[in-house]
Amino acid sequence: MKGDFYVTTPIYYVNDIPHIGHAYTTVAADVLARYKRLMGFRVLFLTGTDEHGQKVEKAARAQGLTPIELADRVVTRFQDLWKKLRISNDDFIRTTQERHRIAVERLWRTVRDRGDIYLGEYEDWYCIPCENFLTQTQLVDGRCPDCGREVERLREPSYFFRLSRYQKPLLEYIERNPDFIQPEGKRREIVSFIKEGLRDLSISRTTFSWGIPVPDDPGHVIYVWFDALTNYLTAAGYPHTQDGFWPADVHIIGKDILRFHAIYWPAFLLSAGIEPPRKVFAHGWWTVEGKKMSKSLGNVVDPGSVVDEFGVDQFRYFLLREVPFGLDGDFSTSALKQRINSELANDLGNLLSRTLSMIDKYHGGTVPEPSTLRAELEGRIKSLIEDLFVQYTSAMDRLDYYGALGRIWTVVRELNIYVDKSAPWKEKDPNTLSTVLHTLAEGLRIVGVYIYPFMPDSANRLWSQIGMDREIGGCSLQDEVRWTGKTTGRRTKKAEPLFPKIR
Ligand code: ME8
Repeated sequence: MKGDFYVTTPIYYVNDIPHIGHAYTTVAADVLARYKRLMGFRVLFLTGTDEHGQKVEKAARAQGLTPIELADRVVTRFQDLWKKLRISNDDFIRTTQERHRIAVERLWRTVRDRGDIYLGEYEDWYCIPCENFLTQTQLVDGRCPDCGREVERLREPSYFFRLSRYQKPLLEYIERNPDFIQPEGKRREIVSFIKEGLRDLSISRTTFSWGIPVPDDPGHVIYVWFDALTNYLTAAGYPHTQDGFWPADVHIIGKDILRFHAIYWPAFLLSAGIEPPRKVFAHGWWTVEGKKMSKSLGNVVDPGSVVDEFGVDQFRYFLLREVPFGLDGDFSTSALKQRINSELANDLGNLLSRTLSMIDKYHGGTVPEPSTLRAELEGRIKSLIEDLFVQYTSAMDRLDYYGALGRIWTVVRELNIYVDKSAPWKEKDPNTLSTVLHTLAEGLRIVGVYIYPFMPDSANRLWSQIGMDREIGGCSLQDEVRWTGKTTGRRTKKAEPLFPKIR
């Protein structure tokens, strides 16, 4: 074991069913979790649902349900989708669970005992869709600056967290941990936001009741973001044990909720004397066919139907290959088809089927043993593949999925060029022919390991077709990506298209 690795997604609100944005964050976290397991880490991969707060209460009322009834219904939609998307989470947290209430109460009491919570009165604006407190000057044309929707005026007694005390400690923390907020541009935004000054934060409400009551003052419910952020600690065992998983290695989130994660969350933790997470990575935002996704436009993408139509691995691949992680992207059916047909079906799928049919035709369906490698041909492929290890792992460790896939595909294209150059169908020398067939099988075996975190089912199918009898998930990446000739003597299977062409 290399150590522990703890990765999280946001916990999603249950006021609405999952869409492509939720799928994106969760697939990205899944790829990282699978990669880290292959690298020998003990991984805790957490996702879940955010079930309290005014927004969920309001949505439930509109549907004639109690909030917990709504949560119970919607949570299965998330869980079913995660199964369908091959999400390998180790835990699923719901903020209505008992273990979570205990953790939130403990964190509240700890922060309170530090002298960082006081009773006052909140009088200002509130955006229910964002569950966010806003000042008059933050509003844009009287609306929420983040989601553009109407805000409401609040005036009620409230507990406040002394966020103003943490301006300096936060800046120092960010300074000392330059990788804490990623990507870099987001770090700068947060730093300048903090430098403008932090006001104390309202952390309780009295005008609705769907939440965790404030300890020793049950007339208040705890602010949903104080409640929600604590989920990351709950799942690590807080307050009982932290079992080696805290601090979290990375919270993967969308850029919409960066302030909550990069300012409030570390401030609560610093107050409680708990180490903040090592990294918060804010990814970009998806539009759909060039437009903002919204219910009123009716263009919300249902990830389940995309999977049914195009395939699970095709969808996972597209999400992480279409845009560099951290930037905004646009989802369109034509772009998805284009990637599937050119990169998956043509580049990789065809390489596999050509290789299998040549092994079948020229060597009776058994991967031959190689003889001497020719420097310009097999030697070149072997060294490209050997160089991939450092390129791939350094990209993956930076959550540069786009870069990692780009590197793999460079090798895939080189393998295709190699097939054409070495032209096995013309080769007269049986030793050379064996060397070529072996090189292709060995190259594909190793490519299979690298693509596994992104496309686990297809990678396993690739392995099985070239005669490997293990599941990649149980292997060690470092062992399996070495050019060891493990494919020699394997019985290949009949070529079945890994990625059918889409018309
Ligand atoms: O904010 N593009 O939950 P939420 C990319 N409960 N990602 C998107 C997206 C889009 N168009 N739309 C949503 C909450 N997302 C809180 C979180 S965490 C302690 C509490 C993704 O259901 C993205 O990850 O509104 C974003 O951060 C998340 O969904 C918001 O999900």
